[in-house]
Amino acid sequence: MSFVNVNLSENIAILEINRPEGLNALNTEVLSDLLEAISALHEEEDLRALIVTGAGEKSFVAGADIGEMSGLNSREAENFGHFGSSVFEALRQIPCPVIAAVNGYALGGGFELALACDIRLASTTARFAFPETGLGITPGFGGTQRLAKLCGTGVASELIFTGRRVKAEEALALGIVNKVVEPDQLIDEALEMAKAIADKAPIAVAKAKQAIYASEELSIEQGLDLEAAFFAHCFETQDQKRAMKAFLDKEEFHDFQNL
Ligand code: DAK
Repeated sequence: MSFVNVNLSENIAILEINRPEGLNALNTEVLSDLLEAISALHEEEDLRALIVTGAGEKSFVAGADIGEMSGLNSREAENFGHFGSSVFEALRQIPCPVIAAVNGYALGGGFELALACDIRLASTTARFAFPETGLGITPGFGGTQRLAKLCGTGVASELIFTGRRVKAEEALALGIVNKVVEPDQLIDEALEMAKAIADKAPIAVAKAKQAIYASEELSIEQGLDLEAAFFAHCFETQDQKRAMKAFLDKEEFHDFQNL
């Protein structure tokens, strides 16, 4: 039995962390299954959107597994950390947009998993927090970096130093999530967004994603050069030619081929 379910249909995949009895906490087995699932998704040539969620009604992911972490010595902790980081990095490298559908607790490593996605939708039951400092550790799967980039150092500092739990509506106000919906609407909303993305030119979407993240590292001049190069690249694609021709012919166009 795998701790990760993947359902792929019409270029959209739903990846579900499936350990509900432990509130989907990330132990080595869950992380291994997650890496295997993400590696398989990397091989899907025409994957256009990925939704990440947690099994059960209570929790997205309640963090790294405290039971497993508690017995580690410092060398084992380093290995666990490197392994977990490689899994999150593999997710970050997925070329298509990744949507987190946060269906309950997103704590510690679970909050970081949501932050490693491009877009976050939350159910009204979502709760975000970094309990790490209360456990004598720092966030280790990118939380200090990604929350500070997303919301600024003031918000990141408060939430990481205090471990305060944030409800979905506050997460929306802070810019942590894009939208809050009722729990029974969460997957439908995520699918609707995924379908809207999948309906666009995949090469253009993937290049736009790459350019958006490059903005975190490049000067504005370098970023504009990169954007111009990606823009030029689109003019080598069949999708650009066919979509613009359809516009000029006054035809609806939804037939992007990823070519
Ligand atoms: N680890 C292990 N088990 C967990 C867990 C977790 N994080 N969260 C929940 N569970 C388990 C509970 O132990 C319980 O198991 P049983 O007792 O039934 O066997 C089951 O899930 C149900 O949980 P509760 O009975 O506690 O349910 P409640 O509704 O009463 O409470 C709760 C729900 C989410 C408020 C509570 O379970 C809770 O506070 N959980 C711990 C949340 C937490 O502190 N998470 C952050 C972990 S620290 C690093 C990389 C990553 C990290 C650090 C470093 N490096 C690269 C260096 C990440 C660290 C973390 O995520």
